[in-house]
This record gives sequence, C-alpha cells and structure tokens, in this order.
Amino acid sequence: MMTRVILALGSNLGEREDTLASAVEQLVDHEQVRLLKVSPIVQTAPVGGPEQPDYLNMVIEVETDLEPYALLEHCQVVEEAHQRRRSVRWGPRTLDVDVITYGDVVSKDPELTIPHPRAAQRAFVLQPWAWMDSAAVLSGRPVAELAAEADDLPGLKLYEGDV
Ligand code: PH2
Ligand code: MG
Ligand code: MG
Repeated sequence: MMTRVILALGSNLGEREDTLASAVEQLVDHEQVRLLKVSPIVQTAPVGGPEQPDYLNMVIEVETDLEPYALLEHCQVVEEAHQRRRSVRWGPRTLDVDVITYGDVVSKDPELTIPHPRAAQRAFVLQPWAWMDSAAVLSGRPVAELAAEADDLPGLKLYEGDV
C-alpha cells in the first residue's frame, strides 16, 4: 500500500538551488518512492540557530511504501550525499530533508515525530506547501491558514533565481 508523504527540503550553504534539485532527483530515484507534486522554491530568513545565511526551502509530495523509519533513513542518505554535517542544532546546512507528514500517521517518537513537531508554525514549510496544494490540511487545519499565521512569513519570498 502506498502512503502519501510531505517532505520539506532546506539549504543555506553552497549551491543551494542545485542542491535542492539534485536532492529531489535522488529522493525519488528509488523503486519505492514516486514523485507526485513539487512546490515553488522560497527564499527565507533563518529561523532560530546562530547568525547564518538565508535558506532556500521547498516541499514535495511523494507516494511511498517505505515504512516511516526506512523513509527517514533514505532522507538521511540523501543529506549525507550532500556533505551534510550535524554540528550546531539549527545551524547552517548544505541540505536538510525533513519528514513533515506520513499519511495520517501520528507518532510521538522523539527520533521521528510525525507530523513534524514544528511544521505547523513554520512558514518556510507551510507557504510552499500551500502554493503546491491549496487544499492541503495539517492536523485538521488548512495549511494556507497556518502559513498566514506563522511568525516567519514576513521573511519569506518566492525565489526566482540569483542575479
Ligand atoms: N531549518 C531549521 C532551522 N531554521 N530556517 C529557515 N528559514 N529554513 C529552514 O529550513 C530552517 C530554518 C532547522 O532544520
Ligand atoms: Mg529541519
Ligand atoms: Mg532535519
């Protein structure tokens, strides 16, 4: 049985746009993962952590029959392929891939909390998601409404490439 999943991607080091594109390619280059939708890319001011560059963020919707932990591991392999180093919490990174929702699954496991524990407050996840799917709902609330209420919305703009 295939489950619909929202994955959020972020990058604020290196060639951010190329990193996101190749990460999407690698995430769906798997027999058990199929790409359904891709959001626009947004440029966002960093939320939390030390002083650091702006992020590019986006979300994708995929369909998979990987179990949640196998999917998480797949996401981490893709992060590692992009030289992700885990040092400072919420610090700058070449690539972050987070599992936001996994079907209707609710899990309080600290290793993989689903839905993602902070997604409902983060415009850098919610706004691209709402642009990708205007009918999207998270924990019973329209994603577009949650995005409009998120504190970091003013720091977000549609990314239309450098230059
Ligand atoms: N990710 C974080 C912490 N802060 N800020 C923005 N704008 N975008 C992110 O992806 C992000 C962040 C931790 O994963
Ligand atoms: Mg994250
Ligand atoms: Mg992460």
